[in-house]
Amino acid sequence: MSVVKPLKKLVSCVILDLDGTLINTDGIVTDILKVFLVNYGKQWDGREAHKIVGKTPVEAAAMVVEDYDIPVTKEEFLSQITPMFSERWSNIKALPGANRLINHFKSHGVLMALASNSPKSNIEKKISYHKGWRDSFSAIVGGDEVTAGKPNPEIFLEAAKRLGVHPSSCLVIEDSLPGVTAGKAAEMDVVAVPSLPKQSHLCSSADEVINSLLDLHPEKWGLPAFQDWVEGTLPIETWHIGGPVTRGFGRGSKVLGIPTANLSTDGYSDVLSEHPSGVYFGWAALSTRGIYKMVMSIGWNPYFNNTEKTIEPWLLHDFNEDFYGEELHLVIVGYIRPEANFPSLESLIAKIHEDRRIAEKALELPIYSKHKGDPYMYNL
Ligand code: ADP
Ligand code: RBF
Ligand code: MG
Repeated sequence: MSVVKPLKKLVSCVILDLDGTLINTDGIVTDILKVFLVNYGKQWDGREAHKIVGKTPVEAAAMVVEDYDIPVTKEEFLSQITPMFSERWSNIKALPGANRLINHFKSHGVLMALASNSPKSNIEKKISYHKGWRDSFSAIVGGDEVTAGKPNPEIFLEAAKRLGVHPSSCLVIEDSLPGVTAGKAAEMDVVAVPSLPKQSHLCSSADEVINSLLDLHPEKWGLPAFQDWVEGTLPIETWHIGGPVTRGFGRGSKVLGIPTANLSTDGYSDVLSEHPSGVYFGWAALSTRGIYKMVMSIGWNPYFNNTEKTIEPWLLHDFNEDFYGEELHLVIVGYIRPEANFPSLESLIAKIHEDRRIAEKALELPIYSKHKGDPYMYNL
């Protein structure tokens, strides 16, 4: 996924989109529309999400009213759902890597602006719940401050103007097609971080498409590199997942020679959607056996083009039997790389073995080995 076109310009400033890029608003949009449409006897169809991502509120409203044939005007619709959104703002989570990115650029004196299609007052309200964000942005441009929202370039050109720089000095980071289009129309370099899965069309317009903010490499754009990668791994805030080992796709051992102890994803849909797909590692505890090093993928396994997001943990130990039904607890401590597709099964297998070596070595480092003692490892 991470392909950079040649002949990049070097930039000095960063312009960020907010919804779906820095904060996780997509889940909220889905939740609210689901509830709202029921009032009109309609059922939310997940595919709509692709149509409204990155649109201005009025455009998104118009689209829903028309597609679902709701007997209200787009303005009425908007005034009915706006309070439902405002109620949720205090609770919108920062996307993985958002705080890290903001702190990094701020501490290196890289100017940042926010440029969003939502009204300025809504942007201010939403970011007020995230510590240190307001002061990190030298400019904030809302959709109500320009004559046309994204995909028109005006928002980005205005942001550059307020930063006091030429548009060509700006790197835009965006999750949606209207935003990417606007950034390119402003003649800026654009990194796309799609907030919805399988958005390959973004690839053709953006200068680079990355899977999550964890995969941004600012040095590719002439900006200061992150300093927190250690031996090919990125420490993350630890998180847990566990349950009885279930049957998976039945191909780990057979097709790859790499068994993965699958967990049921029921009850974990929030946890799963919160974490970007990719290859992670950490510690695994099995109720009757002990604690082991573990490397895993989360996602759709592009090589097999799965339709479901799953967790595939490979315990780095030779067992001489299966352990279906046993209780497995995982503590995830670090990130290695995004999921990828491969030209052959052999190259996928080789890459997973490389992941294994990276994880095995990294888990000896104190920053990772200390989590072997996490209470969650002993609580099963
Ligand atoms: P499935 O499709 O059911 O997940 P796999 O071929 O991936 O089948 O094999 C996974 C199963 O193999 C696990 O559920 C577990 O019972 C067993 N197993 C044996 N060794 C390991 C290991 N080192 N890591 C993970 N699972 C293992
Ligand atoms: N599948 C992919 O399609 N792409 C990957 O990049 C990928 N990386 C993996 C990394 C690790 C450490 C593990 C354990 C699995 C990975 N897989 C990947 C998933 C593999 O395809 C999966 O285990 C099988 O599909 C099992 O059903
Ligand atoms: Mg498996």
